[in-house]
Amino acid sequence: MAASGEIVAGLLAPHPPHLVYAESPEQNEPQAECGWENLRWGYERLRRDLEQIDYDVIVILSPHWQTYIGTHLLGVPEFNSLSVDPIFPNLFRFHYNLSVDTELAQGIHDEASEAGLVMAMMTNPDFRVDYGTIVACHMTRPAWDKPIVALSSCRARSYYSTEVMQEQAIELGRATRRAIIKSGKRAIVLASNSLSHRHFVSESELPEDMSQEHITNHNQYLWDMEMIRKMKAGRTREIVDVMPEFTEHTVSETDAGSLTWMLSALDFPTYPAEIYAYGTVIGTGNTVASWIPSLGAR
Ligand code: 2X7
Ligand code: FE2
Repeated sequence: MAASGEIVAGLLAPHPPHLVYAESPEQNEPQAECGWENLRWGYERLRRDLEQIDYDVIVILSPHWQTYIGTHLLGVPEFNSLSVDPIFPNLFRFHYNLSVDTELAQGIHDEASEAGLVMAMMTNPDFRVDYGTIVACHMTRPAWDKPIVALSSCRARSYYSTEVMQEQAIELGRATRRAIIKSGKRAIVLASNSLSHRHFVSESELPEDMSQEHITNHNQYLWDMEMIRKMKAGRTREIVDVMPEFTEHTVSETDAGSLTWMLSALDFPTYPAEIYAYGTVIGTGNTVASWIPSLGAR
């Protein structure tokens, strides 16, 4: 019998392009001196925890790859191109070169199709990978030495409601888990999203001027703290229960289903999340967090 695969970590990995800009890796054309240290140092602590676990593949769902007929998966083994943030081209023009685990992608596709979800493999070799996928992967594993599986965000909320989006994301999470177990691989599963998402409508002259950075308003902050409290208490089913209200009140990109999908793939952990950082980026609320089963008891 083939070895059983497993999910060795679930991460909440936010993707403001500002974080890559402030890191200034050689792949990004714009370079900065500093900025958003709280979140970047949180990612450093996350990477230290990940050094303690062995994994084969990064599986990620991004709100910035949006599809309207079902969920799509990258289905080409290599992608090389330039990813540009459409809102912040001044901060993010990133030359990427990534590999895809197409076998696991196909496995997730097949499991989810069998469960009744509409799925498609994306096989256009000239496709441009979205910045939500690239930023979260870069901040989690800057060496780019692991293959990824990338899922799109099916915009069920636009056609139906957040509740329908949630049901589909839960089903997709279950299918993802089954496919990983059958694959025999060790995977980390990333929800690439911010929390509260009401942002400023103009940018300061120097983007990394931290004297201008704060949460947009106190309501957004209160909601973020409530979500983080639930994460710290291991109350992940409650997170999903309040998701429609949270998404509505904070215009959150959790409408993508990414966070719900990741928690479902982990089968709704009841141990506390590790919170590495909370910080704002152009007024949005962001937290870097992990659920690592082997470290869950600490
Ligand atoms: O996509 C984003 C985001 N989620 C948060 C902040 C700023 C820019 O882009
Ligand atoms: Fe975003």
